[in-house]
Amino acid sequence: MRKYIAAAAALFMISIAGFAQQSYLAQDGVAVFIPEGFNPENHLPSPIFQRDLVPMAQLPSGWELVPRFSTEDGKSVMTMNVDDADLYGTGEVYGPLRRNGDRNIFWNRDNGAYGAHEGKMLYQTHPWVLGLRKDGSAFGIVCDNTWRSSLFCDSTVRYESDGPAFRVVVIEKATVQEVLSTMGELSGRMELPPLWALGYQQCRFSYYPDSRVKEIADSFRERSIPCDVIWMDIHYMDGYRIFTFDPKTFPDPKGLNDYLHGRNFKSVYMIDPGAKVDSSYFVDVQGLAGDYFVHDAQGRPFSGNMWPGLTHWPDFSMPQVQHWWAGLYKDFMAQGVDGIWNDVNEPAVFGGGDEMTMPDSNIHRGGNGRAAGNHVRYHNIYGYDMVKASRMGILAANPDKRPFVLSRAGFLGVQRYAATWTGDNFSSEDHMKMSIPMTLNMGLTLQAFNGPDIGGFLGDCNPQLLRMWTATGVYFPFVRNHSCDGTVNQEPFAFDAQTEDICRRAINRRYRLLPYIYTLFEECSRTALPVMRPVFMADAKDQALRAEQQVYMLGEDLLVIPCWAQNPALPSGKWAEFRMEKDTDSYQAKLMLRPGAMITLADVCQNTEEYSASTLTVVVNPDADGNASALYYEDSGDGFSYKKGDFARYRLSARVVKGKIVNFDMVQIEGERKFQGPRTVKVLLAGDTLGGKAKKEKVYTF
Ligand code: NBV
Repeated sequence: MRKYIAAAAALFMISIAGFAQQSYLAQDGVAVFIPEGFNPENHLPSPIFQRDLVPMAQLPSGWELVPRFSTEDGKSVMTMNVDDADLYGTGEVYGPLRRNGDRNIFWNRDNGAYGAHEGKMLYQTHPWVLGLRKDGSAFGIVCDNTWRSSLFCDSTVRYESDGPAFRVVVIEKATVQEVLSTMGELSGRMELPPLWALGYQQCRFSYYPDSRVKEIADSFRERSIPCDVIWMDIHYMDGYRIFTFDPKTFPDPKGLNDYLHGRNFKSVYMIDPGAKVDSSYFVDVQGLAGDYFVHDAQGRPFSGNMWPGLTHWPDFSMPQVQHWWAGLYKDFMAQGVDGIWNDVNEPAVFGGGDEMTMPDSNIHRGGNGRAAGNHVRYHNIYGYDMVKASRMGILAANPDKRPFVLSRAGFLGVQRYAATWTGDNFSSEDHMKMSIPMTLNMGLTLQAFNGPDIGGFLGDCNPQLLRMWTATGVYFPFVRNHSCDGTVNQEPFAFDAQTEDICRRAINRRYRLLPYIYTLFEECSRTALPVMRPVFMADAKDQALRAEQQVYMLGEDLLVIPCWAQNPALPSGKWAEFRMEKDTDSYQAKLMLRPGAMITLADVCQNTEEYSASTLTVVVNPDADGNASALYYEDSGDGFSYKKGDFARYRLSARVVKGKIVNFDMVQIEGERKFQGPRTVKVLLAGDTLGGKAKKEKVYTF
C-alpha cells in the first residue's frame, strides 16, 4: 500500500480546490482520482478491483470526465458533469433502464415487493455508472466505496457517502462494449457456470417434506416439461439451523438427492448467514469458540432475531471466518447437494430498525490488509464476503465441479463469486415488465448471471400472468420460477392445460437455444459482455433505442420481443423473424435474427444431462451480400478441463444466393476438444419455420 501512495504522490496533478488531490492513469483509458484526505485504510484493498490501480502515467491533457470532491453535512460527496450522456448500470434498482433522473440508495435491504423507498434501496450495491454519449462513445464511473451511500444520475452524477473520502475511477473508451470489457478485466468476470445452471429451475418457499420434492420432480418428467433443478428453501432445515436437515421431513437428504439425480435433476439448498443461538448446535458452538461472530459495540457477539429465533452472524470480513465457513460445506455437499443459495445476506435482521439490519455500531474486524470497521462500512459487502467464502467452500468440497452459488445481496465485484436474482418481487404485470430493465442494468453492471422470480414471489400468480412471464423470461440468463409461502402454486402445471402447454412451449425454446446461450455465457466469462443486452447495443448511434426496455437482445444476434410489447423501438436493418414451432400460441415472444447472423439450436431435451449437440439446427439470416457467420462454443458442460484446452470453438459460415443456401461450413478455430462425430447440422433460412419440414433446409454432416 505504501508503494501505491508514493507512486500516486509522484503523479500529483491538479490542485484547484474541490478537484482531486491526485489523479493518474492506471492503464490506457482508466483514470484514478484521489481526493484530499483520502486514507487507504478506510477503503483498500478494494472489493471491486482485483488488483491495485497503480499509477502508470499522467492523465492525458483534455481528459474530459473529472470528479469534483467536497464535504457537505458530514457526507463525502462526488459530483461529475456528464452533459447529455445517457446513463445505465447502477446495479439493482426498480426503475427505468435509462437511469437519467433516477436514484439509488446503497444500503443493501430486504425489500419485499420493492415497497420500501420506492424500490430505490434494494438488496445489492453497485457504485457504478455506465455512460453513453450521443456519438456512441462511452465511459464508466466507479465510486470505490463500500460505506452507506446514494447516487443520483442526471447531467451531473452525484454520489454521497456517509463514510470518509473515497477515490473515483473513470474508464473512457470508444464503445460500451469496450468499457464493459475493461471493467471486466479490472473487476473480474462471471466464471463459466455449469451447463445445468442454464436450464429451467423450479423453486418454492418451500417444497417439503421430501415426498413433495419428489412429486414436483416427477410431475416435470411425466408431463415432459424440461427442468434441471429443484430448489430447497428454508423448511428443509432442522428448526432453521443452517447446515442441518429436518430429521422428520428430510430424514434422508442423500437419498433424496440420489432420487433427483436418478431423474437428471440437480438440487440447490438454501444456506442463510445466521446461526441459531443454541449451546448444543455445532455451528453456534464452533462460531463462539473461534470468536467468529460479528461484535456489538461492546465487543460481545451480536445477537438479533431471524428465522431460527435468536441468531449470531458470522463476521465474513475476517479471513479465519472465511475459512471456517468454507469448511462447513464439506459434509453438507457430501449429501449430494449440487448448488447453494445464500439468502437474507444483506444481512436482514428481524426487528432490526427501519432498514431491518444490524446496528451501525456493530464491529467487523477485517484482516488480510483490511482494517476493522463499523457496520456502516461493512454492511454493503456482508453478502459479497459471504458468497466469496461459500464459493471457496463448495469448490473445496467438489474440486472437479464448477460451483453454483446464488446470492440475494451483492456488491460490485460479486460477479466473480455468485449469480444473483432480483429478490422478492410481486406477482404483477408491472413487476414482470420491470424485470427486463432490472436484469439489463445488472448485466451492464457486470452481473450478467441474474434474473427475477418468474411468476412473481409475493402475492398470488394467475394463469394469464404465468403464461406471459414464462414466455418472456425463458430467455433471461437465470430462469427460475419461485413463489412465497402461503401463495398459490405456480409451477407450469399448477393451473390449467392451456397454461401448461404455453409454459412447456416456452421452456422447450430455452432448451433448443442452449447452444447459443452457452456460447454467450462463455463469451461473457472472457469478455464481461452481458448475456442479455439492451437493444441500444445493436446500434449505439441510434438515439431511438436508448430508452427501449420492453424488448431485449440475447447476445448480439437474437432479438426478443415479448408478446405484450407495444410499439417497441427496434434496431434498423433486415432482422428476420424465425418461428420456433409450427403450432404456436399468442404468448410466445417473437424472435428475430440479426442480418448476417446465424443461430445454433439443439433438439428439445428434458434436461441438460440429456442435452446433445450431435444434431444441430442452424438458422441463417444472410446480410445484403448473402453471407452469414457465427461462433459456436462447446465443452464438457461442467468441471475445469476447458481451462486446459478441452473445449471447441467453431466458426460457422453460410452463403445464400437467390434465396438458397449454397454453402455452409463449420470449422474449429480454437480448442483441442474433438467432437465424437458424426454430427448432423440442419441449415435453414430464418423465413422457414422450425418443427415442420423446412422448405429450404439443407443437411450437412461433420
Ligand atoms: O427463505 C424464504 C425466503 C425466500 O423464499 C425468498 O426467495 C427470499 O428472498 N426468504 C427471502 C426469506 C424471507 C421471505 C419473506
